[in-house]
Amino acid sequence: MSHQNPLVLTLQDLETEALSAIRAAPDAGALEDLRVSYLGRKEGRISEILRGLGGLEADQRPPVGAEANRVKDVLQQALKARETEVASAGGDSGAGIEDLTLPARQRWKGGVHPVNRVVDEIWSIFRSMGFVRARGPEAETEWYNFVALNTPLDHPAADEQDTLYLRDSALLRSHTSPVQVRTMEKYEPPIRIIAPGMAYRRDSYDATHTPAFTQIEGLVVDEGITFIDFKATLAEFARRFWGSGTKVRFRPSFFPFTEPSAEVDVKRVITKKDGTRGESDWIEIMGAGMVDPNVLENVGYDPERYTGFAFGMGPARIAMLKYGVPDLRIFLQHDIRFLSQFTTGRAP
Ligand code: 2NL
Repeated sequence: MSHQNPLVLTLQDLETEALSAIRAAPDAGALEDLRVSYLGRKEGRISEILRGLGGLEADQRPPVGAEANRVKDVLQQALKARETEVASAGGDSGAGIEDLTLPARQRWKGGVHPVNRVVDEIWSIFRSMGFVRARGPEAETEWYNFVALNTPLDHPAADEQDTLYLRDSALLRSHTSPVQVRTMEKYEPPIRIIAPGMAYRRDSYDATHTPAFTQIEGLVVDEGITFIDFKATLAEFARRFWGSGTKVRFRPSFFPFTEPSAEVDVKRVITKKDGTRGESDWIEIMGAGMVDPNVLENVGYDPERYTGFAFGMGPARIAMLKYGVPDLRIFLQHDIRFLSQFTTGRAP
């Protein structure tokens, strides 16, 4: 061969041109276009040269054919390598189109619902005082929901007007107290439990009532538990939850399952509009009392030997007070503008 066939040079130019186009291809679609224009069976420029080999002088066919096949292999490999690259980069890199100065896209970060935040906070205060968590079914019997709790079935609370009956004597628990009854049946004292969960009542749906609501109840039973333990434990809870300057008041009340019974109020230290320190009004945070001896007897405990205290509160009501929310329904509407105030922020 005295001089090279010009087609060999054409092939080498095509190779250079194609390789740089392949390296710059931004995505799989662009790569497919390039494959078709160089290697496509009908109009690919390398394929055309291969097809024209028959028209060359016999001694020109081997060098041109060999070069065409070499370039074809190189381009096929380059296409494959770039395909893998764009696939792993999500298809939009390498083309010089990304702007690294753009801020990263914001990702939503979930938060704990304000009512559940209050539940977690209450639970963690009692846990630090040695309480454990107890659970139980939401569908209950009249015995666990009423009778064992010293509430006869002709008591207004057991009325169909107030309770969601499922069928016969099966009902949706109207408080979480049945959890405590079941726990006492199963275990001997000492008992120190917190029972958070849903409770259901045949109620209106307005700013301060919902037919389904969260409740958190607590129970302590042991030998020698007195009214002093009761007051001290709940006052300690109130000061841990609302702040150490909080005043606590026990107001006489009535519940069928406690005797004596009390409503617990707090008076909070607040910062007034003019920046000076002041006090809130008295606000009711829970109902409580010494466990009625009839309840202890109903679960098989000896009321001569054991005494205890119990309390119940509504975390949604406490969340309303804590976060200044005027209407219970706001907690249930899942409006992101409201709920996003309770997230810990957005991830960068
Ligand atoms: C309230 C009042 C209360 C209890 C719940 C209780 C449970 C057992 C025995 C005795 Cl097993 N008592 N629970 C006691 C007093 C009050 O809840 O206003 N809740 C929102």
